[in-house]
Amino acid sequence: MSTQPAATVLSNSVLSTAYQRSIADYWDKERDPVNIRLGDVDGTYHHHYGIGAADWSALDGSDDDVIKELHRLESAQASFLLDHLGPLEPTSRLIDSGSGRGGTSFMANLRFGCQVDGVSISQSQVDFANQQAQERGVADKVRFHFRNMLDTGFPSSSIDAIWNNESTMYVDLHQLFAEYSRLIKPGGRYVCVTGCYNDVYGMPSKAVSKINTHYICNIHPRSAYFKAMAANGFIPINVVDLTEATIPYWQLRAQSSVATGIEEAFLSAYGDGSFHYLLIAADRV
Ligand code: GPP
Ligand code: MG
Repeated sequence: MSTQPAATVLSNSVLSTAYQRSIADYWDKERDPVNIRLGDVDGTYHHHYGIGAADWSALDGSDDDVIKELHRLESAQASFLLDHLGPLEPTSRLIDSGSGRGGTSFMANLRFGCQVDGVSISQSQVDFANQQAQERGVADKVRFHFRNMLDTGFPSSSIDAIWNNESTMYVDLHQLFAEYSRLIKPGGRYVCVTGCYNDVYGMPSKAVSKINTHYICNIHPRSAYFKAMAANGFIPINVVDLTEATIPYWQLRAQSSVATGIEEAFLSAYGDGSFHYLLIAADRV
C-alpha cells in the first residue's frame, strides 16, 4: 500500500502543491456568466473588475445594457493597466502572468503590436485563450501556456514587461518577485492591479476574509508588495489608489442579473477602509 502523502500524489511539474491543484481545478470548472456574458459583448474575456464612472442610465435599459456597461468598465481597467507598462516596441516581449481567458493579453498586442505570452495554471483557460488567439488571427504573436507564474521556464533577462491583473493573491510574493527579477531585463517594467488589505486597519476584516473564502485566495497586506519588490530589485514608480474608481463597478454589478453574491463583501471591504484596490508599477533595477 502506498504511503505517499496526498500533496505528492497530486503534484506534477506545473502544479507543485495541493493548493495550486485546487486553484487550477476551480478555474478549470469556472463558467460564471458574469465573465462569459461580459466577454461575449465584444469577444474580449476578462477576469478582473472595472474602474471609472458608471453610466447609471444602463439600469433603465435592458439587461444587455447593464452587461455592456460592466464590460466597458472592465476594459477601462485593463486599458489603465496597459498605460503603465512604459514605452514598448513591436519587438518587446511581454508576459501576462495569470492570463485567464486572455483579455488583457489581446488588448496589449493590439496596442503595442508585440509578442505576449500568457501563463495560467488552468489548462482550460489556456485552451480557451489559445482558441481566441486563432480566431483573432494573432496566434503567431499571442500565446498562452500551461505554466506556473512562480517558475515560468522562460529564459532569464528576456522580458521587457510583466503584469499581473488581479492574480497575485494566489501566490507567495517573495517567490513571485524572485522569478520576475530573473525574467525582466534591467530597466524593464512590472505592473499589477490588485486588491490588498490595509495594514492600518490591522488584519483582514470579515469582508476581506469572505473574499478570500469565495475565491480560495490569500489577499496580501499592502506592505507585502513593497517588501517583496524591494527585496527583489523592483523600485515603485507609480502607486495609484483605484478604490474610489472601482466602487461604481461594484454598485452596478450588485444590481445586475450577473451578480455572483460577492458584491456586498467588496463594497463593505472598500467602505470600511479594510481593503484597497491598487495599481502598482515598478522598475526592475
Ligand atoms: C477574478 O476575477 C479575480 C480574482 C479571483 C482575484 C480576486 C481579486 C481581488 C481583487 C481580491 P473574475 O472576473 O474571475 O471574478 P468574478 O467571477 O467574480 O467576476
Ligand atoms: Mg469577472
